[in-house]
Amino acid sequence: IQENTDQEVLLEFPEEYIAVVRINRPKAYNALNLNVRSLIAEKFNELKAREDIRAVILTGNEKAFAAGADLKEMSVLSAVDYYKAHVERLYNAFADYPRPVIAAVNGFALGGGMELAMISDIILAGKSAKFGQPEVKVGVMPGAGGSQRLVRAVGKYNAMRMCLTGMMIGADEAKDMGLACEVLDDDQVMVRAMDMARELAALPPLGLEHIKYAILHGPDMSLESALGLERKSMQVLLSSKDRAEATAAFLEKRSATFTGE
Ligand code: CO8
Repeated sequence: IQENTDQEVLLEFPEEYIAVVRINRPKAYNALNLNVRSLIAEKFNELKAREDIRAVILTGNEKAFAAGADLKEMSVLSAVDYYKAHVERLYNAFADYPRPVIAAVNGFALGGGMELAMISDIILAGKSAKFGQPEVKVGVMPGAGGSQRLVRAVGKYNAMRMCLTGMMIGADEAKDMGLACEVLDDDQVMVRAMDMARELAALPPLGLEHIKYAILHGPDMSLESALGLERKSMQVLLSSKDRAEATAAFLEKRSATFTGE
């Protein structure tokens, strides 16, 4: 197992309201060892306690968002070691984060890396980004939502094609199938992610949280229940101070300032 350090995932605050979680193992193409997964969970748990953060960008470096599970580490971990690590708890710490997360993807987003991108809410991809679920090629299958989030995002046939063959697809194909939202020049991915994070940060935080929750959880309910969830969320928002501020700002022809209340 490679030496682990607390610098393998960085938490940065480039501007008011915005956080960047950066996977930082450049020598291993940001492969996800247990340390990196634990640090990602730790950073998102830290962010959950930060009311002032309204949008998060998850990113890697120019060559890799993350090239999947650390195969060197996996080769020395037993199935029981892996079970005891409870990787699902680490992913859940990120999946439960209530505010918007933008995945800014350059380079490889493979296996667990693609799964991390799919836990995010919006995927921005550089032209040279490559997505794939190659687990089948190392004798396993996606284990952190790869088969399930993918089929919900892109439908049966595209999910089957990717998970069964383990093939990699480029950014344009990822966009065509509805995985990536936007394809940008590689050096513009973080620029666009920051612009989008600023747009999100200027919106009512409670509204963002309720929309994210309804879009994530509604599709697994009956339509009637999901419509009820949506309606109740809307009713909660009606009584928020930010709703009153937004309406007043519109009527007074000024820009609104939101507090998250
Ligand atoms: N794990 C560990 N190290 C990695 C990984 C990885 N996933 N990916 C890249 N690296 C390391 C390489 O070992 C190499 O290190 P070194 O220089 O010390 O040898 C360095 O990063 C650069 O890699 P390459 O020389 O291979 O660079 P290329 O540009 O030729 O290729 C690729 C880049 C295409 C990303 C290639 O490295 C690759 O295919 N990586 C593996 C991708 C993969 O299969 N990921 C795992 C997916 S499976 C998963 O995520 C969950 C299930 C895991 C269960 C495993 C049970 C055995």
